[in-house]
Amino acid sequence: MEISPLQQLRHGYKPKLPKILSEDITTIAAVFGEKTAPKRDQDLIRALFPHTYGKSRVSFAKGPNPAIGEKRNVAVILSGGQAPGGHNVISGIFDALKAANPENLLYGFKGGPSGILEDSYRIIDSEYLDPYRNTGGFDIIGSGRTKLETLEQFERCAEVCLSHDISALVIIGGDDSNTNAAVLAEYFLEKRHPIQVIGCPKTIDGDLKNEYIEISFGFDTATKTYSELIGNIARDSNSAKKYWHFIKVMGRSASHIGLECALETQPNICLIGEEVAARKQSLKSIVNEMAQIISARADQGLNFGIAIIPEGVIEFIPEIKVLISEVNDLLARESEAFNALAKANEKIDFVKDRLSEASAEAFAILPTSIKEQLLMDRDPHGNVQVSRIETDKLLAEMVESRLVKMKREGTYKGKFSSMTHFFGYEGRCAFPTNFDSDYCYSLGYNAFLLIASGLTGYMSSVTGLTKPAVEWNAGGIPITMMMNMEVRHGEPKPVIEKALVDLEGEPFKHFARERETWAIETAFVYPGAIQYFGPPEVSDRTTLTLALEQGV
Ligand code: FBP
Repeated sequence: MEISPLQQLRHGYKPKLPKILSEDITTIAAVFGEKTAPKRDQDLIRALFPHTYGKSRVSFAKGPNPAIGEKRNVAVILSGGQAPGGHNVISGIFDALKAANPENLLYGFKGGPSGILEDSYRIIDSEYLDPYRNTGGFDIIGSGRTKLETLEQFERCAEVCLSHDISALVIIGGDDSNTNAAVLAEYFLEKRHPIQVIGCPKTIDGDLKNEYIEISFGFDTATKTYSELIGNIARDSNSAKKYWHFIKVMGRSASHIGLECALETQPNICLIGEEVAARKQSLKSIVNEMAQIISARADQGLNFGIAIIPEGVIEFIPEIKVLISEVNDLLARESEAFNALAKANEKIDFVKDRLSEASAEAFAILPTSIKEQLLMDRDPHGNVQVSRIETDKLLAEMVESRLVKMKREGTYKGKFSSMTHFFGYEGRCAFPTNFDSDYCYSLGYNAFLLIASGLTGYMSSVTGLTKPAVEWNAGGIPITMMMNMEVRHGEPKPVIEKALVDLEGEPFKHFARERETWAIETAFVYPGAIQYFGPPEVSDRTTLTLALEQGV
């Protein structure tokens, strides 16, 4: 395999650890803090997790750790969409595990959770791991979206782990995968299977966060990658002065990615799904507001601009939300009849005839391409795949029609020409920033220490992240304390609460204070490419979201 000069240099990068984790591993001991409880639904969660409920928070400090050197086989799984830094989580686990006992083995189950069910694995050794250090991607063992949810699957996981003498499993994933980690940990305790389960917070979407998990890994690198691209487009737009760029960014329901990119680049428009929901804004009103900004800029001779559109916005527009939920139910209920239809127009008619009057109306105004996208395959959780809906094109088309109308009415005098973009996959496997390289390595190293401390049902937690890495805190949080009950597929289920953009939080408030100026003036900021070398204030800085959240 040919290796780029940057990749060669990144091999040599030594990720920074919190001070306590850089001590001799035999002298790091767990310190048990206060007992925990979830914010809501305590009784229900206690009943569902009798063995893992209410455990203490854990941190690490210097002290004796007699069990650290015991021989252990540990396994790791990458779950869900790629996020920069996954290879470093594995490197961190590996280095800690070998430092504790060189005889320890690290198993990597291939292709995500299905790897464990199929007993498809490889043993990760130094020679295999080294080229992956500080690189993006999940190709070291692959990833997948299979859900572990049935008792047969849990039992199969135990059978496979026990057959390899694996006594701990690290699941690297988002909210659903970490919920699975908690369920599996509880199941293993209930059945007295001697297998610990530890989770690690992964997702570029940034929606797995709370008081104890300040950021999910990959968000930093992905948003910096998109911000570079948006900045480049903004500069092109400010040079040529002839296009409005409609840029959709990934992130599922939450608009964290869009918000962070907006804070970094200061576009003319950035929609925030959570605000659309709070204001109950219809599609028509969003289009009108966008057209007003375009018209106000045109009045100053500025017929160009940047609009950022988080992919999840579509789900928050009230009439589309209802429509999507009706379509989800319909496709689940009448899947056989629907799947038997071969042509797109037949599928559209099938759905149209079964919608409520209001949803049929909302469906009718959508272009055919968007109707087809709304009817595409659901994800394993039965949800529409928002990354596949071309909201950028939908809005560009609708805004253009609105401007044509305004021109006829004499309220718009500009020229409008639009370009659409979708930034998602461009950022998910980028070389991790120094922040993600350090954070992920620390999460992995820390995960092994949680295992060596005999813990299960915990998430690896590294906090204090706006400080230099050496000052970060390391520890573990019981996953049950992050849970609440939510209705999924019509049934109440314990799940880790998804963190949406907090409209009372400083990142959104900062954006809200500035956006009117950014809308009309050309206030673009061009962040440029991620820097891996150089002064720490450039190469090690984390996201503006985190900095604003922590008042730095
Ligand atoms: P995770 O939630 O698994 O971390 O995935 C993140 C994500 O990149 C979303 O932003 C996006 O909507 C989705 O994955 C796309 O999924 P896929 O990779 O299956 O196309």
